[in-house]
Amino acid sequence: MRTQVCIIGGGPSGLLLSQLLHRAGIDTVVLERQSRAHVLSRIRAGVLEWGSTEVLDAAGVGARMHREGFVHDGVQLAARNRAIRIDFKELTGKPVLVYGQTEVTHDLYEARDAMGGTIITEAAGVTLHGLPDAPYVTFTKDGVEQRLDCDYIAGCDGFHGASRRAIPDKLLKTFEKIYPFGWLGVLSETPPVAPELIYASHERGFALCSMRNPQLSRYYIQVPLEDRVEAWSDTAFWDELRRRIPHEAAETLVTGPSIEKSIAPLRSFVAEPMRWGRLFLVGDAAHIVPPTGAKGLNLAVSDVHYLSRALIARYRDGSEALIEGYSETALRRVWKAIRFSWWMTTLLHRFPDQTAFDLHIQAGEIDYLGESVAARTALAENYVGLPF
Ligand code: RFL
Ligand code: PHB
Repeated sequence: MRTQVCIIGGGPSGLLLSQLLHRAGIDTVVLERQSRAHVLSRIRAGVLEWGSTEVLDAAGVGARMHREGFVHDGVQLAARNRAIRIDFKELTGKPVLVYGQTEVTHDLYEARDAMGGTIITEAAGVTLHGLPDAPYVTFTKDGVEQRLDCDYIAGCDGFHGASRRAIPDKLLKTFEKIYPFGWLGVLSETPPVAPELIYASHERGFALCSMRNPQLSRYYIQVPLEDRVEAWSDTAFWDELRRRIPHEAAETLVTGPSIEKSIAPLRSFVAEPMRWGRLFLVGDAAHIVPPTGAKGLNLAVSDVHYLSRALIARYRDGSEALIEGYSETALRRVWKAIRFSWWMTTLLHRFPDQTAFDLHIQAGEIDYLGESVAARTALAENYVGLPF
């Protein structure tokens, strides 16, 4: 087989890149390790920056998102039973869109099918060869080994994928921060507790009230890294959530059976550079943020925006400048999101080794947000997304 761009990974990064390139007349093949049903069953992000919705529109996959997504003009930050509203619309002129990653992925698969895009699912043992200059990929499908020749490889295969590992250690710099806690998340078919997201800082730990639609809620609580999901009954989860959110919300919280429950550890991670010759790293393959800033999926979209633009320029007029600048351009935006996600995480969580001094700094910073338009604006402009 031969294609112009081989895309490893059929998550949101890989599918969106494939869609944007195909619309510009560039041929791609997507290789995904899992089945489509497995990819579509993952419950992940819930918040899209407005700029991300514009990229999805440009890819021709925005119709259902605009019909069924929910425009949110702000969020609530709660601490010591007091809520501070961060009014994105007033502070930045832009809202965000609540529309699940699962739905985005679903829309992308449908669009790829409609255009006759090639997606090979359950591709095992994907291996990159010939890098940095003459790439090709081998994999096994239905027990048969195949070879795919290509001009470029886009590594869209997430944190545990093969692409980043294909870059020699001596060329790759990595930066990592592991947080000493995780998030226990629950999805339930209950109405959301409030019309906007609530980010709650509490002495027992952080909690987040989010949603997917008027009958589907998503909640998270900070838990120790050692906790196992099986040890958390639904009742224990709801009781703990109620303790951490403002009293008024706790009293009106509607609970029900969880339809998904999982624990995700929190980490910050960046790999540099994001290009090695004809291999590009995109999305979670290159960087991970803790979910507190709602940035992971949005960074994947901005990487795809920069890379699609670079590849389109290369195939249209032979220009390599954007390809050569891809890593630097993408990383400049990545590091700002890494900083914001680290800051939100540090602001709102309880750390096991926190001193009385640290706690006062945290409380002072939250007070300051309540009192200062400048402080709220800084939070808001990062949350709604910095310009591409
Ligand atoms: P993905 O989604 O991990 O997709 C990578 C795909 O590659 C496949 N793959 C391989 N395929 C072939 N060969 C291999 N060797 C392969 N290895 C892996 C995988 O099966 C998979 O299908 O990466 P991508 O596309 O870069 O997308 C990134 C986003 O998924 C991620 O950043 C977000 O989900 C992060 N995230 C959030 N982001 C937001 O912007 N807003 C949020 O509100 C938000 N909340 C979250 C989140 C992530 C969470 N978890 C569980 C990690 C909440 C949670 C709980
Ligand atoms: C979610 O709805 O899953 C969600 C929302 C906001 C975050 C993280 C996750 O910061």
